[in-house]
Amino acid sequence: MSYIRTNVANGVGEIVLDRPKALNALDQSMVDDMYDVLLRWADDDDIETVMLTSGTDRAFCAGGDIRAIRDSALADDTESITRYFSHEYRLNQLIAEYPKAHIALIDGAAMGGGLGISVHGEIRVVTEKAMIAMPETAIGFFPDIGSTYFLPRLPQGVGMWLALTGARVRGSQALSVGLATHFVPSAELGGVADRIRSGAPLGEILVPSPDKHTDHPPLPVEQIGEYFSDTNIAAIVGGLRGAVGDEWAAQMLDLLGHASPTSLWVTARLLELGETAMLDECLERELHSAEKITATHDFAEGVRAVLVDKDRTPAFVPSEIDDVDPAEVSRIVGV
Ligand code: QUE
Repeated sequence: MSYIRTNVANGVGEIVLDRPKALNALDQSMVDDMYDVLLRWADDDDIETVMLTSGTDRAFCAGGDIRAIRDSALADDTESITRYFSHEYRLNQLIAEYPKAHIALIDGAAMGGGLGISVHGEIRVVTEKAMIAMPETAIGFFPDIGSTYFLPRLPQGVGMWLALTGARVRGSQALSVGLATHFVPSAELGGVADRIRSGAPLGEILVPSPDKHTDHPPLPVEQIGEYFSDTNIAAIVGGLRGAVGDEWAAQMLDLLGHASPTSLWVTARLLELGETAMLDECLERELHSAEKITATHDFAEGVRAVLVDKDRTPAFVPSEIDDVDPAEVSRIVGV
């Protein structure tokens, strides 16, 4: 029993994510199977293009198998945790360096690990049903999968905003900031996938269509830039708190109030460091941070509250942004 399916025809290798009950959350076997297939296809002269799709219309990929990681952490099974993250990040790096066209078709939720197997690739097609987010601060983790490399490279403040608040962006919004490269209406995506499978030239299938992607309002880039162009959490929160009467700022404070305060500090520091680092350095630092943070109270508690018991009331320690110990942040980040 495998959670990915593959097809090869007309020079196109397709990987179908097929774990619908977990919204295609990536477990160890999926990470390893995808890595093996992609490595094999990289040297296969019969394959010119790799296409990544979902076998369910419920989601593209909800993230990593974070419940299993929590179980390993509670059992002190650090080996399994290191194996999972090191193999996942190795897959992200392979996709970033892939010698052939790599196309992800995103027609539903893509969070965390789901972005790691798409955003590093050359082409990311989204629809109005795409829902993109990095929600890890809510579970006492941090945005990983090489996002500490690509988030700081998004327009002014957008990466920090996504990383800290876990805000969800839709297809056209993802396109506008560069997370996606193409927009196709959901109703037309099946036809586009079939044309890619037929081996037709990508340039003829994926043509920019600036007027088609007006499905959702533009992102409030001005406010994002105003409040999130900083790497210091205290400064960002101070700015939002000082914005009396700004409804958007109040909403952002509410989102930040659901996050682990320690995760917020760790996230801001990792994005700051990622700004001037290469992808491989970012992934290495993320691996260190993942090993450390999964052993903390906030991770076990955050996953419990959001994914296990689903009461959505995690008891994070400390509970206040101002009470996070900088030494603890340094210990997790490793710098
Ligand atoms: C943060 C996360 C994840 C998340 C929610 C967060 C994550 C993840 C899932 C998820 C959701 C539904 C499923 C599932 C997993 O949710 O990584 O198996 O059915 O995988 O706030 O990082």
